[in-house]
Amino acid sequence: MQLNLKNKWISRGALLLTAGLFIISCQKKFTEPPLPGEPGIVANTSIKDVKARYTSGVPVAITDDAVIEGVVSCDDKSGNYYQQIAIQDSTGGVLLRLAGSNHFNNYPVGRKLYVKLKGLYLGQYNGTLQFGGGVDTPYINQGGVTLLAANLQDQHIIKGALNQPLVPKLVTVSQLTTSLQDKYVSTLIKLAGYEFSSADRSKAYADDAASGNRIIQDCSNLAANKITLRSSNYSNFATLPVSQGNGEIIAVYSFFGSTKQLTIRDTTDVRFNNPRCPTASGDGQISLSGSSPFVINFDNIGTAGLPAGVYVKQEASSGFIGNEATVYNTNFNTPTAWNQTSLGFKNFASATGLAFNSSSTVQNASTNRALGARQTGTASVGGDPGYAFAFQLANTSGKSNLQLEFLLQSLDGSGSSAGRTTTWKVDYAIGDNPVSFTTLTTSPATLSTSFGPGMFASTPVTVSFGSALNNISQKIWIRIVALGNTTGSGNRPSTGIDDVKFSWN
Ligand SMILES: [Ca+2]
Repeated sequence: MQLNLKNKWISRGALLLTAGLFIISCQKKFTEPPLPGEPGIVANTSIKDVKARYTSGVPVAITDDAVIEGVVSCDDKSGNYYQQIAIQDSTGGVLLRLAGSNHFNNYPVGRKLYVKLKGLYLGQYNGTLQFGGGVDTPYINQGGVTLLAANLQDQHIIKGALNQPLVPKLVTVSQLTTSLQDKYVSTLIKLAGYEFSSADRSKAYADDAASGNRIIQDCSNLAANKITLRSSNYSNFATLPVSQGNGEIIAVYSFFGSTKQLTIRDTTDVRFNNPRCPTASGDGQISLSGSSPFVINFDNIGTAGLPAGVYVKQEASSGFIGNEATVYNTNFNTPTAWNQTSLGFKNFASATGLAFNSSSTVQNASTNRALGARQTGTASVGGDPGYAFAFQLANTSGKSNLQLEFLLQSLDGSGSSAGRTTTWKVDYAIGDNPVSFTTLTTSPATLSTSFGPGMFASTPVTVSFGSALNNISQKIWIRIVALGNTTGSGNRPSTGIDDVKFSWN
């Protein structure tokens, strides 16, 4: 009897469901049938149209049966969003402010959602429109809305199919406006050819105790083509170093007052895998804010260019940091063989693991790279003397007993007779435009690279700064520099440096 009763209810339910579907089918005569797994609900307005209801001031109460649909473009999985998600349709995007956390479990990126807006409020946060559960009274005149309470979320937000396509719109920064109704706000956009600014290259995505505002820019018009990437210090990528190369970024666009800003879902949205813009002779600073040691292996020089804080100089002297040096082929993208005789700083294979007679094919295929230099005799274009590998440290605040180690590599062992020898010194100076460099004692005491048979070498060098650079709050320049002319006659050597290591207490 129990069973029969249950069956009876089930069949009655099935009948109602069938009837309901029939009615919906009739109503949906001119619209697409629901996708598999879709709830029987349809949007009756677009995000663009409903956003237009708010123009300024106090939030707008939604009192009609408006329903929007949208795909989640950003959730809270990485922690970069907190108590909000972004949804978008083909007309625009909007934020939903939601109490609670871990919303990605119910509303992951790519899920279609239907939002019954009746009873919600549409307001803004410094220009970015958002739906909330109520009016945020202290900020009512600024358009403040409160979080939608957890127990009301299921009533308003109906979950649809997962894994819906999201195609970020390729835009330029000038297409992104700070207009309240901007169609790109709270949608996924894509910028191409962007990279982190020189000043931000040595930073992590967020600051220690605050959100990070990092500038990304392209290679051309820096005044116009740059924008802030804002990342929460609560995101799971907050402490990761920013990406070093150039390329595409996918992000949700928003603005805060007059500041245009981007939010990434996580660092897979940052695809800066190409060589940086051609400021080839160096930019940025080395930050010793992490734990000792700080190591530079140059292995990504072909894609990321010079690491932040590494500079190449020519016409350097004991009283002058040097001018920007010529970089062979204008950048470090292409590996160059050790016996290439042209002037310039180069992307060489490291000596480590190779032999003096390793072919150029083997050299070019080696993943272990070194920063190289080849002088010529023409001083007026940056030849011998005055070549320098320079490192700019932001400061040594709170640090003591700085020590530098590196491999000095003598790379061109070709030829049948001896060539010239370059003698290198390590020196340092403090401040922006120092006029006096202090030379240090090195181990070994004499550092040289030479051309010719039997001269192929990779020499570990150690340099201690003693207490000279303890707790310096200014920028510090450290150079590996050829202050004097080469000696001997014939070809000049190809010189490389690798595995540069700064350590401290
Ligand atoms: Ca290396």
